[in-house]
Amino acid sequence: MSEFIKTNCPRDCYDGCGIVVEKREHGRYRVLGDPDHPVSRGKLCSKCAVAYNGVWQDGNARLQFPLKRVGRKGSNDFVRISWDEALATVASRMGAAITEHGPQSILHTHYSGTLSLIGYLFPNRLFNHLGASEVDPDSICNAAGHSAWTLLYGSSIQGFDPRTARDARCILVWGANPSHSAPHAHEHWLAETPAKVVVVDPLRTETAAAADLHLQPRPGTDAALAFSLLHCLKRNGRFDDAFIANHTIGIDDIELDIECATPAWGEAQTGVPAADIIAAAELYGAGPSLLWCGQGLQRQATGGNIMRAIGLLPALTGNVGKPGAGFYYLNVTPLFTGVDLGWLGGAQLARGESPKVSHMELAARLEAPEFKVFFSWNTNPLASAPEQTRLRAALNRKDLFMVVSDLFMTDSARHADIILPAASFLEYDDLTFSYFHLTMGAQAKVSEPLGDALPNAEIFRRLARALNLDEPALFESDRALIDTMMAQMQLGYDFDELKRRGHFTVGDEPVVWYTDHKFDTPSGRIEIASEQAQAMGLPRAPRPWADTPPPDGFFRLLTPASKWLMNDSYANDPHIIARSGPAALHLNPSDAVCIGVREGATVTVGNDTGELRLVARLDESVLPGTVLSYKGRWPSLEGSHMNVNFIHPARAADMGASTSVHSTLVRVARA
Ligand SMILES: Nc1nc2c(c(=O)[nH]1)N[C@H]1C(S)=C(S)[C@@H](COP(=O)(O)OP(=O)(O)OC[C@H]3O[C@@H](n4cnc5c(=O)[nH]c(N)nc54)[C@H](O)[C@@H]3O)O[C@H]1N2
Ligand SMILES: Nc1nc2c(c(=O)[nH]1)N[C@H]1C(S)=C(S)[C@@H](COP(=O)(O)OP(=O)(O)OC[C@H]3O[C@@H](n4cnc5c(=O)[nH]c(N)nc54)[C@H](O)[C@@H]3O)O[C@H]1N2
Ligand SMILES: [Mo]
Repeated sequence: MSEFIKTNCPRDCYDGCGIVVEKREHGRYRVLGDPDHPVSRGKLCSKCAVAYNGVWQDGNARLQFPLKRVGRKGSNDFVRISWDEALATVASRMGAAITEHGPQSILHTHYSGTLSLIGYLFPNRLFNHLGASEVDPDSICNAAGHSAWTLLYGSSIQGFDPRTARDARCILVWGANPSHSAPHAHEHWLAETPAKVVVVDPLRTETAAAADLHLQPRPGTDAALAFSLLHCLKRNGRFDDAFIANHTIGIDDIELDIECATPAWGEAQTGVPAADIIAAAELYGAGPSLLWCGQGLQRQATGGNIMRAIGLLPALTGNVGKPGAGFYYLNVTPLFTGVDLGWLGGAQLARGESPKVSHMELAARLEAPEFKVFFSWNTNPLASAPEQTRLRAALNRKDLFMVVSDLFMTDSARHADIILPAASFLEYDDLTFSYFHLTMGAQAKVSEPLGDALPNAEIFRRLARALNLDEPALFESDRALIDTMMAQMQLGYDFDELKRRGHFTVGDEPVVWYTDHKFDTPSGRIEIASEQAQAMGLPRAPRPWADTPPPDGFFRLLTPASKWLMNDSYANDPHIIARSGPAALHLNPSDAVCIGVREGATVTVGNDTGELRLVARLDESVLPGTVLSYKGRWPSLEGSHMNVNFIHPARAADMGASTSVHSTLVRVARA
């Protein structure tokens, strides 16, 4: 007899799917989509369906026991040890670092391996309490966009509610690729909307191909495109002058730029035909309109300026504070329900400002003797971070003690001195959320952890004990944390009931923000011109900038989300390896002819940071002058022991010390 248990997916993904697990005999189980969940509607995406029923349940692939390195760093030469020995070793090295060099000599890096709230946030309590240094997680993903929209709107995490699409006449998807990164939003939300869909992406993604209109700018030219759209919107009488006068400041700073940004100018700057710019402005201007700015969009050298410029569209057309209108970058849904994320992550325990290190300077900072302990949990920097050759060398430093907590023997884990095996989301209770749809869910324990693996929170409670700490917040049980969050959310029922229901959506009706037209900026208005920006050394107002095309002999490399991989997760699943094929470089057939490359040929792709061999794929969806290779492969599983981040120079964007990975220039040649 099978038993069915509802749970929810905690991956770093827009969708936040509902799951049903069928428990079968002999401890086996099958992970399926929850038919009662509004997003997944009974079906998981192809990658999770494979990996959750594959490598995530595979005892040979999963880390089951704490391990101690006995060979050289990176060699995968480890022996099994007990939790007591592992944690005593880690505690003694951390303790020594604190005594000799201060707590700031401990650097921890973490991100979104799991986004379930306790697993994602609770471990921060320990590092905050110690006063350790932290790698700014968002600097590898979306920090420029957050900084930009915080200046403009006062918040980047209060986006439109997708349900309000029923009231929209146009949905503008700018630099996001839901067909890969939000497959259910692509398949249902966008496919079913009566609104006109406009996509802006240098790639002809599946989402772009299905849209009413696809603008294909050269990468990094989006701010110019935004100004050109504003020019057309103004000319069409689509500016909301009353809204601008009452709820924004600084329009004077950009009026001349808008005046000059004719469609012909826009075409010259971006490569988008003037007629398409005019058509897009007509669709958006017909409103109410929704604007979705993707995270891929702002991984550009001027990503902050780009986000500020595009963010002007809703502000100047009054597409704010009413049904069917709004802007979206991320929704931190738990905050909308009353969950205190600061408390959960132990912000109150922090001793002053703990130093932050950007991912863009990580390799350089780790080369120096400043940090003595490097603790990586919930992330795999030796796959995801830039300057991999340099980072690898830095992690081989003899005087650096490295701890990794993960589910799998990743490249980062291979460099660890001690590995702490983490339990998967199927092995402990927690709360999950979507950062697009306003849904939250129960993560229900379906089985015991494999081997001796432990949930993130339990690992850190035990480590706090090994460190002889006595701060009570470091020892709160999962159940107590969950009960507190359930009380904060005031749902009127407890966690067991939430588990039975599976999930809930915030409010019965679409949430509409900013109906009061109050913005959390210094002026309380949308700040087109910002003194804060000026104080940060940035232009007061967004500029109509466009990157110039790559110099002769170079291509612009884009490395966005793959359909088959979830960041650096799943790359070790045998079925996914088979489905995704060898590491490839997609290039436009016209470019392939110019450099004399045929389909399937091996090409070298490189720059001053490194060189890589990839299999050429001739692909009409890639804009000439641009090449594409998907992120998320494990170096250790490639013949070359490299992935695309070996050619990613760590250049920080204009804001947030954030990644500019899509600004990478490469030479491509036949191998
Ligand atoms: N070239 C290029 N590089 C990129 C990007 C790009 O666009 N191009 N995108 C960047 C972006 S957006 C991001 S967010 C980063 C993500 O990069 P990473 O953070 O490195 O990737 P993830 O796959 O999210 O996760 C990390 C690890 O967490 C582990 N994990 C999963 N669940 C748990 C758990 O419960 N406990 C513990 N301890 N570990 C767990 C997984 O097994 C996985 O190894 O990559 C960035 N790197
Ligand atoms: N399947 C899958 N889903 C994922 C992930 C994954 O790795 N795999 N990662 C998750 C994470 S951590 C994140 S942050 C999100 C990211 O998901 P998205 O927000 O969709 O971002 P990306 O996939 O990085 O890039 C989206 C698009 O931006 C385009 N782009 C690049 N440069 C430019 C530019 O200059 N201008 C414009 N207009 N577009 C540009 C790329 O061509 C790409 O199609 O996805 C999440 N979901
Ligand atoms: Mo991300």
